[in-house]
Amino acid sequence: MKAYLTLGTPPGEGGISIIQLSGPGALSLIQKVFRSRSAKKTSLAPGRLYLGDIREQGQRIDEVIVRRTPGRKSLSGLETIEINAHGGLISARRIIRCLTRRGARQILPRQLIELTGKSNRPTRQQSSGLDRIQQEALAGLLSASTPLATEIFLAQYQGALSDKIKKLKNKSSDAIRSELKRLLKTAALGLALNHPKTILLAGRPNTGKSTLFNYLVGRERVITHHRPGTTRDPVEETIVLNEIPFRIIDSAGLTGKKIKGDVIEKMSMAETRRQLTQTDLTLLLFDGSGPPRNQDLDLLALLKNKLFIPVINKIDRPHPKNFRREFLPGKPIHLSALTGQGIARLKQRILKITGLNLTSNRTKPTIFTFRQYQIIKNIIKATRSTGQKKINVKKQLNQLLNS
Ligand SMILES: Nc1nc2c(ncn2[C@@H]2O[C@H](COP(=O)(O)OP(=O)(O)O)[C@@H](O)[C@H]2O)c(=O)[nH]1
Ligand SMILES: [Mg+2]
Repeated sequence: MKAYLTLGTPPGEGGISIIQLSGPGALSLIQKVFRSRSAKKTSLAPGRLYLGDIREQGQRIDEVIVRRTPGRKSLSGLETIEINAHGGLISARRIIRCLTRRGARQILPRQLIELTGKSNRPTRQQSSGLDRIQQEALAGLLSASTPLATEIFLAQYQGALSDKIKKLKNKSSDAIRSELKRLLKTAALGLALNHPKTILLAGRPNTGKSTLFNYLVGRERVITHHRPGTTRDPVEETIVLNEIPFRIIDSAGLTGKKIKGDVIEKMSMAETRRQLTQTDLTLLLFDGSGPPRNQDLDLLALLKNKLFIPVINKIDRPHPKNFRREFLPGKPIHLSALTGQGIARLKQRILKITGLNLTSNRTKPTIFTFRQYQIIKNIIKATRSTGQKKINVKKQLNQLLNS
C-alpha cells in the first residue's frame, strides 16, 4: 500500500522537524516503526498525540510525537500521520531513511498538493470550497521557509486575497483598476517569499567568494582554498535576510577570458556566464588587498546592464588607497568575509537594491504567485480606457479564483 513522505518544515536547524506520512499505507507503516510510551498497542486513535520512539531493528532512532488524522479530516484527503521529531537535519534524515527503506516514497510538499488535486474522492479542499488562490496559499504554506512567509501565506489561505477579489467584482472598472494597482505593490514581497530571488557570488578566483558564501550561510559549507580556481561546482543555499529567503549561489571561478588550457576551468566559466543571465542580483567581489587586475575589468564589462553590487573584500588586510575610484561604478561595499566586518551593510544593500527593505502588514491581501500577478496585470491593462470591457474584467477576476 502506498505511503508518501514529505518533510513539512524547512531543512536546517529548528525547534522541531515535521515529517508527514500520507496515503493508504501510512498507518500500517508507522505501526511497524513506532513504539508508543503510553498505549500498549499502537492503535493510534485519530487526533490524539502519542509520545514514543521511532525504532529500527531494536535500535532507537529518535523520540517523537505522532498524530494521526484520518483522510476525511485531513487537508489532503489522505490518511495522514504527522511525526514531530527533534529539530536539525540529522534526526529528520534518519527517520526519513528509516521510512523510505520500508517503502515510503519521499515527495515535495508541492507534489503532495498536486496529488491531492488529482485524487478522485471528495477532499476537504473541495468540499470546504478552497478557491484557487487558497490552494496556492496552501502550497506556499507547506514550503514556507520563514515565519513571515508562513504568516502571509496563512492569511491568504484564510482568504485575505480571495475576499478582496470577490469584493472587487461588484465595483466599477475604475475602482477595480485603482485597487488592483495598489494590490500589485504587494507582489514584490509575496513573490520573493514564494520564489526566492537568486544572488550570485562572482569574481575572479581567490577574491573570497566561497569565504563570503560560508559566512552568509553560517557554516563551513564550501571548501575555501588559497590556490586560485579551487571551487569548481556552483553551490546553492538559502539565506534569510529580514525574514525573506534568498537563494545564494557560489559560482565557480569566473576568470574572464584569460585562462587557457584548463578545460574544467573553461567549463565552469561558461556555466557562470550562463548563471549570470539567470540571476536576480550579482555580488561582484574584488580582492581589496591588491590592485585591480584586467580580469576584474572583464567581469565588470560582463555585468554591464545587470543588477549588481561591487564588493571590495579583505579590508582586514592592508589595501591600496583609492581602490574604488580607479574603475568602479557606483558605491561598493567594503567588507571582510573573514572577520564579518561590513557584512551587515552588505545585507542592507541587498534588501534595498531588490526593493525588499520593507515592513509589511502580515495579514493583508498579498499577491504571491506569477499566475496571480499576470492576471492582475492583464486586468489593469484591460481597464486602461474607462468603461470598456467590463464583462471581460469580471471573467478575469473569476479566473483568479477558479481552479
Ligand atoms: N584576510 C582575508 N582573507 C580572505 C578574506 N576572504 C577570503 N580570504 C582568503 O582568500 C583565499 C581565497 O578565498 P576563497 O573564498 O576560496 O576565494 P574564491 O576563489 O573566490 O572562492 C582564502 O585563503 C581565504 O581565506 C578576507 O576577508 N580577509
Ligand atoms: Mg571558491
